[in-house]
Amino acid sequence: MPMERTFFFLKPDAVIRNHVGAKILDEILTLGCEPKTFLTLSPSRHFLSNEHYYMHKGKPFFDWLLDFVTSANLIVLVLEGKDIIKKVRETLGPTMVEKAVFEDNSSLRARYGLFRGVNLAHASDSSLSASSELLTWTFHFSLRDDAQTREKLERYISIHLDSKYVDTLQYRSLAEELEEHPDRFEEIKKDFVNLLRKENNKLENRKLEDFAEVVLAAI
Ligand code: 3AN
Repeated sequence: MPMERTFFFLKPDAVIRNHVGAKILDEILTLGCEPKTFLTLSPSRHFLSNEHYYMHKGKPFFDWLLDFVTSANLIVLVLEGKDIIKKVRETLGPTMVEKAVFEDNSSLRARYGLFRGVNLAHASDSSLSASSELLTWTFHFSLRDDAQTREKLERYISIHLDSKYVDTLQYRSLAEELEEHPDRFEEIKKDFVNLLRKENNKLENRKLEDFAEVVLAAI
């Protein structure tokens, strides 16, 4: 199996939930890959819509997906390793969180994904998509191999792994409550923000509220 590269990013849910993001990156590193690039980006809606997610245009979840992926920063990684595309996809588990819980309980999405498409991370799903994603993102954001990447990544992990963790089941039970009582949206959103606040004591309240509004709209 030759060396290959994959394109990966932590989505807003994993970036806001500090501990969760660090845990994911820590597990990804155990797959035996070399991180080549590590940086925080906030791509525009235009870029995501026309370049990264163009294949989902017209699908019912498209606008929501753009709202979600632009609701906070992304942490972008280029990873190199043997069979790394498949290994990362398998570690993440199925796209939809409920499916991940049902089919692969030990996957990251089953353990930490919130619900529906609020699923922690993106990873290229084939060598074809890896090449095309690496090309577009490299072009738009001038990505380049950085010899300090492993060090930066390990620093991020060690800082954020110490952050408080709120059991993912607590968020899921709020989602269930919302499913049963859509009229209680505002009250449930407040409880949701309170959970997020325990996991992230830096981000301004307005940002947490906007994020909660977007992810709860998936219910
Ligand atoms: P993956 O991220 O596993 O490669 P894609 O590329 O099919 O999945 O979908 C891109 C993103 O769109 C997913 N990560 C997820 O956040 C969202 N998504 C996909 N399918 C749905 C759906 N049926 N309903 C809501 N969101 C979805």
